[in-house]
Amino acid sequence: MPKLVQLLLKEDAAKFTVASFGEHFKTLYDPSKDFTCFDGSITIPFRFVNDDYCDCGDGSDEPGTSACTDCLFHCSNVGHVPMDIPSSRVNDGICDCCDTSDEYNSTAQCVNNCLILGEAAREEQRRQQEVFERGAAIRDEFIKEAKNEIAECEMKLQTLRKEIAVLEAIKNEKLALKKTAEEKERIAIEKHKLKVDESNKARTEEEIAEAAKEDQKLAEAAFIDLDTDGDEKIHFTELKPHLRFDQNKDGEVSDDEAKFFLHMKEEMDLDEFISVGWVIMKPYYFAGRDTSSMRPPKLRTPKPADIPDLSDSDLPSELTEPSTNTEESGSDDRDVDYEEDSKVPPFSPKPTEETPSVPYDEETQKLVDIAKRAREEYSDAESKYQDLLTKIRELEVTLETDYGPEKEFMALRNRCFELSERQYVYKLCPFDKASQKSIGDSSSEVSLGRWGKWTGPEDNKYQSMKFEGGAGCWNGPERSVEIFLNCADRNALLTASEPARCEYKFEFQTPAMCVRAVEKEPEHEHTEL
Ligand code: MAN
Repeated sequence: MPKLVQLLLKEDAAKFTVASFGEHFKTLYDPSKDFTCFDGSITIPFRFVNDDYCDCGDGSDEPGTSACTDCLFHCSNVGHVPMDIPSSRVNDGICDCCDTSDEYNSTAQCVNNCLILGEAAREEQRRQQEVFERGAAIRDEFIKEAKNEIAECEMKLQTLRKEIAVLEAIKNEKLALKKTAEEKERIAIEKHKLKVDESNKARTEEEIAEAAKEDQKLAEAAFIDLDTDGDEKIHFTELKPHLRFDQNKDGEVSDDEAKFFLHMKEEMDLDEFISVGWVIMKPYYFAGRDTSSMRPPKLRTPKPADIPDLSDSDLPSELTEPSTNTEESGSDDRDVDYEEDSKVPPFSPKPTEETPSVPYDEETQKLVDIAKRAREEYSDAESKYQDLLTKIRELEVTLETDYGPEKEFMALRNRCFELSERQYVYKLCPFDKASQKSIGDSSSEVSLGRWGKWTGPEDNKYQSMKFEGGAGCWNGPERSVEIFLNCADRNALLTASEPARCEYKFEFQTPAMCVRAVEKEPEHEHTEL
C-alpha cells in the first residue's frame, strides 16, 4: 500500500467511514502552522508543502505534486467505490474522484456524482451476484453428479477387474492350447516337408543316373564312330584325321594332340574311354554343334546306323574348333540344380498357415486345421482381453484425474467447446485436447495440446489449466494453451489469443468456478458502500 494512504488509514480509520476523506485531508494541512510529516519524523515550514520537493520520508509533504514517488491520494467516494490516485493528480484541474476531493484547492468545477455512479455499480454488482448464485447452484449440481459418476466408475471398475481375471485365465488357457497345437502342427509339417524333400531327392538321383546313362550312350556312339577299323579300341592314329582334335590349330592333328585324348596312351578300349577319354574329348568332339540334336538315338547296343553321323565332313568348318563355351546340357546343368538344392536352408515351418507345395496328408491337414482353430480362438480371447483392458484403463484414468476439490470440473469432461476467433475455430475439450483449425477448412485441424495440469497459483490452483505437447511450431516450440477460468452461469469458451507464437491463451467460463463465500477465504476489500 502506498505510504501516505497507509499512514492516514492507520491514524484516522474511524473518521473515514463517516466523513469525506478530502475534507479530513484539508484539516491535516493548516497553512498557519508548520507542517509535521505524518510519520512524525520532521517538522517543516508550511511553505515547503507542495513545493515540488520531497521532504518527508512518507511523502506526506507533497500530496499535490509528484515529487515523492509512490505516493497516492485516497478518495473515499462515499456512495461509490473508494479510489487511490497518484498524488500528482491532486489539484491538477482535472476531476478524478467522484466526490471532488482531489480538487479541494483548484478552480476545477467538479460535481459529486458518486451516488449516480454508485447506483449503476451496485446494479452491475447485483447482476453479477445473480449470475454467481445461478452458477453456484449449477456447481452444486456438478458436485452431486460427479459424486454419482465416480461411484459408478468405481463399481464398473470393480466388475471389469473381476471380468478381466476370467478373460485372462481363458486367454492363458487358449495360449497353452495354441502352443500345443502349433507344436504338433510344426512336427507334422516338418515330417511332411521331409517326405517331400526325400521324394524330390530320389527323383533328382534318378535323373542324374538317367543323364549318366545318356552320356554313356554318347560315349559309346562316339567310340564306334572313331574306331574306324572296328577293333574295339581307339588307336591314336584313328583320331588324327579328325581336325577337330587339332588343338594348336596348325592344320593337322599331331601324335601328341591325338594321344592327349587317350591319356597319352597309344590306344584305349571302350570302358576306359567311357570313364576317362570321353570326359576330355567330349567338348572337342561336339565343338560348335547343337548338342540337343546330337543326343544319340535310344541306343541299347550302339550300331553304326543308330549313331549320329558326326564325321568332320558334316561339320561346318568353323565348328570344328573346340569351344570351351559350348556346354553339354546334361549332367552339368543338373549338377548345378543339385548344388543349389543343397544350399536350401533346413526347413522350419512357420506357425502361420501356408499353402503347401504338395498337399498335406489327412493326418497332417487335421493337425494344421486344429492349430488354425486354436490360433483363431486365442486371438479372439486376446482381443477381448485387450478391449476390456482399455476400458479398465479409461476408468482408472478418470478416477485418477484431478477434477477439482469437489470434483466439480468433472462435468466438463467428455464435452467440447468451440469459438471462432479471427480466421480460426478454436476447440477446447477439457481434460482431453485443444485444437485450432482454419475457418472453412475442416481438414486443417492443428493440435494445440493435450490435457496437462492445473496451473493456478498455490492458493487458487484451479484457476487455470494447461494443455501441452501440441503440433510442433515451425522453428519453434510444441503448441500449448493456458486456459483461465471464470465463474459464470454457463460453460463457454470466451476468448482465444496467441500472446506468443504457438503459445495460446483461452478464457473459459464455467459454473464450476462459482465457489460460495463460505467455501472461500474471506477477501480483504476496502469498501465503504
Ligand atoms: C499456424 C497457426 C498459427 C501459428 C503459426 C505458426 O498458422 O497455428 O497460430 O502462429 O501456424 O507458424
